[in-house]
Amino acid sequence: MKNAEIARIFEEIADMSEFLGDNPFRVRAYRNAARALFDLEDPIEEIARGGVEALEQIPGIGHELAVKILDYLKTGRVKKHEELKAKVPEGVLAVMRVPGVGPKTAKLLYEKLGVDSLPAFRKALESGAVLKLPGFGEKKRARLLKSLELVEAASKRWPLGAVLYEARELLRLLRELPEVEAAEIAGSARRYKETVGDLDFLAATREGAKVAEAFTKLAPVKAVYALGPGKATVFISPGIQVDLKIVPPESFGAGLQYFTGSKAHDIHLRKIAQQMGLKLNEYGVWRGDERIAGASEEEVYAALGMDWIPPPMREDLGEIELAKKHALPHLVRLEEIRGDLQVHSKWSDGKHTLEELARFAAELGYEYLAVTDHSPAVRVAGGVPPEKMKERIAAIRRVNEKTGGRPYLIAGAEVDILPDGRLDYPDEVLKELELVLVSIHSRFSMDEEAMTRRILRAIENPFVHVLAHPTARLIGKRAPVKADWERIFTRMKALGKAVEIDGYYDRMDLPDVLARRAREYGLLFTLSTDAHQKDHLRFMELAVGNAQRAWLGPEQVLNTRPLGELLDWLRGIRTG
Ligand code: DGT
Ligand code: CA
Ligand code: CA
Ligand code: ZN
Repeated sequence: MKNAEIARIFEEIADMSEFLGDNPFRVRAYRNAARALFDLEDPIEEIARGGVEALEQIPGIGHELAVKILDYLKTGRVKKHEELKAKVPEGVLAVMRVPGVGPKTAKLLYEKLGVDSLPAFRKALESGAVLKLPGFGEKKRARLLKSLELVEAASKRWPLGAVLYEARELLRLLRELPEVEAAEIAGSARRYKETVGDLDFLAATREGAKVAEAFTKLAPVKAVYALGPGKATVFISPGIQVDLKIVPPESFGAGLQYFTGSKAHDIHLRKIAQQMGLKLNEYGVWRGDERIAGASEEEVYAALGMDWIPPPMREDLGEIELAKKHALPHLVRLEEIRGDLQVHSKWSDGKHTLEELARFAAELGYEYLAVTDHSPAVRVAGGVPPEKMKERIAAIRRVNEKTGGRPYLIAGAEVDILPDGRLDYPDEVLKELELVLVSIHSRFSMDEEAMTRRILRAIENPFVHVLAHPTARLIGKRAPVKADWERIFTRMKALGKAVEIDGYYDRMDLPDVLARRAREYGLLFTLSTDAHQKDHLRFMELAVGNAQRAWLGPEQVLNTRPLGELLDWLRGIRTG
């Protein structure tokens, strides 16, 4: 629905008009209209089918604005908006949108200090130039700097793991509000997409206005962007936007379905509903005026003749067809993971001792945990020199003796793949290790052919089990290496070796698209966190989420296997 889109345009018209000193009554008319649209429950497109007269029935929308809405729906443009944009510097509009600024302050900043962009605004705040302006004090300056930081940060996509835990805390507090009957995180975060543009929350309540307002006052909320009886938009640290949508309890499942997306999945579902003579929206599945489903997602999918689809699969990549045939794959679940297969200890750049790692694994209910310290080529990581390996393995064994192997520490290593494809330990060292991961930490920009040969050579080594964080990308920081993955996966399949999904939040490697390819090749996977400290162990959830996005089942994931079977597999690689 285009309600929010048009509301934003009207809001911008109001802001720009006010900035230019237009008639305050007209400014207020646009603001009221924006607010009315923002609060409107039905899609404006549907109301617009009744023409100008129907639009005029919306409180706050007069004739002139009704015509503008129709125009926009037809042409995708509002002339007045474009005229104003030609008169107001683009950066000024951005400055106005910073919570706590607004058109009047923006005008002051522009006229007195020449602030015409967010960077210029930052400069004026940091230099203290703003303190000369009327109504500005040290407190206001500090508050605006914080707001600005949030806005700057919110313009980018965040790795899911960088915002998920803060979001969960907000969700917990939302659920504690007495009027809230149910609440969930929806959107791309619920689908475990590797990055999120913003976070989408859904709450079920009969008291929308009260809940929306209380939501904006919860502790993690750093700034409020918009507030209406049915929704709110706020920022939380480290600078991500959170959209709260509110529906009545009988619509919670439909709302959750709708706002979980993806957009492509939703559009496909709506088409199926239409073909069945039904209508699907965020309030339910409708036959005429009768709601035939809506309270739960299961009920919504069932009304459309299909099985409930796990959110990570909702990308319209064939999952709807399978759900109709009751043939969805059985996805791996976090509870099925029996241990973490990439963890670093104090022996390289990890924070914890072997004993501590064993304790954390026990706390998580794991049967095993692989200690996979770096090899020496990764200098920043303080890799374990080959002559120290015997001592390290003995230390791991001693911990296992002490704990009775519950949980069992697997003596592993993350061995660097050198630029020519040789490994950073000689075979005499590799063969002492129970688990050998190989991965790239240097010379990331080799051409595709050289990189492919480098990786192929590494996995040919008979002591190697797993290709770890295969693309070596860092989300937002380093592009994936270029390699012929089809050739690499083909060879790995022939050799029976496994590929990793590294769940560390800014790696997420293999990425979902490549993980899907690897599954099609029939490869085995390991899921890991690449933890360097205790906190990181929670990224297993992200690795599992990504595995689900790749439609992996437990049988394709090595670390769902009991310890004995896993050790058999590890030994089997070497005996062929
Ligand atoms: P993001 O935020 O870019 O990581 O991705 P999403 O999937 O969270 O997208 P978002 O936040 O724009 O919207 C949340 C969900 O709302 C989206 O997944 C699907 C649902 N939705 C359903 N119909 C529409 C529509 O017509 N427009 C938009 N923007 N969202 C829709
Ligand atoms: Ca979102
Ligand atoms: Ca959103
Ligand atoms: Zn690594």
